[in-house]
Amino acid sequence: MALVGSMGLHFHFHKDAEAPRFTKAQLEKIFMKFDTNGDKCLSRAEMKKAFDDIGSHYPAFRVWRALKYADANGDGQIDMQELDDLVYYAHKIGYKMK
Ligand SMILES: [Ca+2]
Ligand SMILES: [Ca+2]
Repeated sequence: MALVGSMGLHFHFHKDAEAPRFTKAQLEKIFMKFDTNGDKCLSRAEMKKAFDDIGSHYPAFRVWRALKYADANGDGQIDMQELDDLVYYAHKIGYKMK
């Protein structure tokens, strides 16, 4: 599992067709890892880093879409109640492991 050291780096030695997708459990773990201030909420900045880490080419755009999808109370952050929807959204896109 190559989650460490992937910030800003893209490795191209994998074959897309064979790369396994992240599971929901893995995505949930990754998102929580990026709650860097530990307040059990994911801010835009934290989400952006998470999407960058899982291989999004447009993390800022993805955060905007993810908030539209999962931010039920509209405060611009994803809390623990909203995390399931965020994970569902990210899983639907089908990011592959690097
Ligand atoms: Ca946070
Ligand atoms: Ca929210």
